[in-house]
Amino acid sequence: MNHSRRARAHPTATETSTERRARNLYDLVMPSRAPAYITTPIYYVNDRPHIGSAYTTTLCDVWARAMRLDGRDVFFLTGTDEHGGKVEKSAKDRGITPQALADENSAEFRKLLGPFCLSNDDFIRTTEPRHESQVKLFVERLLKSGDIYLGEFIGWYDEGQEEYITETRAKELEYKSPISGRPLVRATEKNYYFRLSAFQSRLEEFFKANPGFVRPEGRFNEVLGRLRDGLQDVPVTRTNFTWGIPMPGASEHVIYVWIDALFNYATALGLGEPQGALAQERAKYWPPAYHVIGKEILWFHAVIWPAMLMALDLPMPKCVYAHSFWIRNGQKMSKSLGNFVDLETIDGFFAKYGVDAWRWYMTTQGPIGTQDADFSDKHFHEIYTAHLVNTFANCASRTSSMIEKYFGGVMPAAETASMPISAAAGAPTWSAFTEATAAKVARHYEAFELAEASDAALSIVRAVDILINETAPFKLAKDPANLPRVAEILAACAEGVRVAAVLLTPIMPGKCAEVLTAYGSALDGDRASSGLAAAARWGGLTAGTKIAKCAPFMRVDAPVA
Ligand code: ME8
Repeated sequence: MNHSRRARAHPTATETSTERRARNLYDLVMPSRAPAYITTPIYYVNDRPHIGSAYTTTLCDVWARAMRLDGRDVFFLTGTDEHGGKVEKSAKDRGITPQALADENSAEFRKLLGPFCLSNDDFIRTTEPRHESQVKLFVERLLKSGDIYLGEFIGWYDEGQEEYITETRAKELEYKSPISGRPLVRATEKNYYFRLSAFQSRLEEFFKANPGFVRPEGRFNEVLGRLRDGLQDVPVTRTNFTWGIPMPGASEHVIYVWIDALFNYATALGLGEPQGALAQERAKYWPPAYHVIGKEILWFHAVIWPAMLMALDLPMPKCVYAHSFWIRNGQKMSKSLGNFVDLETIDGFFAKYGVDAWRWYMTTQGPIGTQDADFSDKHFHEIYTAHLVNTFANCASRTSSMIEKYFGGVMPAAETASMPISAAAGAPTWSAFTEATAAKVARHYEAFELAEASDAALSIVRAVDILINETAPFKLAKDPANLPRVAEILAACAEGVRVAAVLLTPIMPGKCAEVLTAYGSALDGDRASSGLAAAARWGGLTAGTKIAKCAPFMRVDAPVA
């Protein structure tokens, strides 16, 4: 994510090719202003939360907050994946029941939500009766339609992933798990199968007609490449363990954990019982705007899940967004290497930099594209200092201090809308620049281009910084005759800071609220529901408003190398 470190040209209101692409994606993803649904993967309870799960959930949270701020009716879902052989085994090793293990670890995931400022609307657990009963109903429908059948299967099985692998792919992988490196095993099972092979051409047609279905583009190409190998039917039940949802009418089988888990996206909205109370309230959110996942679980979401939805006649999600991985010092994070950015490590960052800085780093520097991103203490510190201390906080604090010093902490009266943002030839006016930028930010948020959204929002702060440096109001103020000009400059700076803080709120809700409150412009009531463009419209900060001094981010010591 180099873009935010690159030196930048003076901001203008003209649209670049990246922005044009964002606008096209926006049209593709959000054809209307209908209710919006976003999901995270549901996390395995045999693992503890770490940077990975926190990352995906934070990205979804930023999007959900941005859409809410834009006046959309949003449903944001996360939760835990609690069945399967691995949970059964871990519980046995600890001498507790699988349910006790699931309760304990699911609670760990829920505990994150407050401290990370995650604003999910529901938290689904696959051991909840509301999920289990609907999964059974869905499976019964698929049995009835013949999309699920009883058959025998011999194939290559990845025990760690609980996943079958095709002959072609197993050969490519030299018969080893791509995740653990352990040998694949030859397994035979009498099982229930989902007739995935029957959906090959429908999926191909669907993908052709929906080129934004899997993003980023590089990931879509991977899916299309694998699809060319041909699709095999996939087992939907297991008999080698019991910790799962019993197969309707054949309780010696339990429903395979992946099938059970994928259904969470539909059961949380009550779609298994279309006449039920939950569906009455929530069915309006279907289909999802985004299923946000990590790259390792793309196949399940991009191929198996859409085929299941086709079999159930449910509308397709708009986009499966598969980000890449956080790595640590160039290496994959793993328990054996002991290099995991775990909750204890994250706590240390919270204590030193605060949660908003953490969210900023996740959103702007994370592996949202096809490249993995290296998490380093030094880089975190550099970004914190450059973006948050030297840019955002510096502008908010200089502006509020000067308003205090020269205007007694009250927003001065001045006509700023038609003032050019800088002395550069052709510079747009403040109102045109911020209006175009707010529209750009809104489009980037909606198209899940979160780093671009943050960068565009920060461009307003950079413009304020340029204005202060170009005009030096602190020098002008030495001569009382210049006060009307100083008023004009500082009024523009204060309004610029306010607009930027509105646009950055989805990423840094706490610190932006702090700045907006100090600037007498808290986003409550009408201001929060009138839509992003209205909240960011130039002129929101009226003359006479009290402005308190604020310094949202403080300089901190660099980490020890
Ligand atoms: O796969 N960097 O759950 P899971 C970024 N239960 N994101 C990471 C990451 C990393 N290093 N490591 C993990 C499962 N993630 C299934 C999902 S969905 C119906 C079932 C994130 O606990 C990323 O989103 O292994 C990845 O897809 C998810 O955690 C995997 O979580």
